[in-house]
Amino acid sequence: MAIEKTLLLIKPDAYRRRLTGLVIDRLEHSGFEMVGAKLVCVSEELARKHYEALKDQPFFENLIKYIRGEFHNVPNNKILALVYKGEDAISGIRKLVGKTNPEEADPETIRGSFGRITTAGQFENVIHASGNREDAEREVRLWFNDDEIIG
Ligand code: IDP
Ligand code: MG
Repeated sequence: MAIEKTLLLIKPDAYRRRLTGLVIDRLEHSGFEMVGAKLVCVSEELARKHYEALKDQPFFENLIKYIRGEFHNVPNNKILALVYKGEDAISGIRKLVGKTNPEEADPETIRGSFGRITTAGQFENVIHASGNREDAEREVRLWFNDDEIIG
């Protein structure tokens, strides 16, 4: 057991479909505490850094377009970035978020409730959540300055 911080991004499909409130409602009911929240203009550079571990995947270039809102006409590539904190927050939030593939995600989870796969094969899975402690530390640092975390 440890107090952890984890990064969440409300992805552009959720923004476009006006699911932000529903997703935050689920997060709030998890019992974890919101300690960071801001709209970020996702530059090409930030997107590539965030997903650098996936750069050799066949879906990588579309993933960069997706997270920058290019498939969903999001103005200025904006995204809502959040940090939640609490005991075992990384795995706890991932459980709530569900599996990467929205068709495999438990229907009780955020991705299972709201995610879909487009006919072009793009996963639209609503939300990003850090996968493990190493990713969480790196991602919180990448998206937030220390003074933007209010714990
Ligand atoms: P995660 O978001 O559940 O941690 P990762 O494997 O880290 O999953 O992949 C990051 C993101 O890349 C996923 O959330 C999804 O948007 C996209 N992605 C992962 N695997 C696929 C795939 O097989 N096809 C299309 N998109 C994928
Ligand atoms: Mg991941």
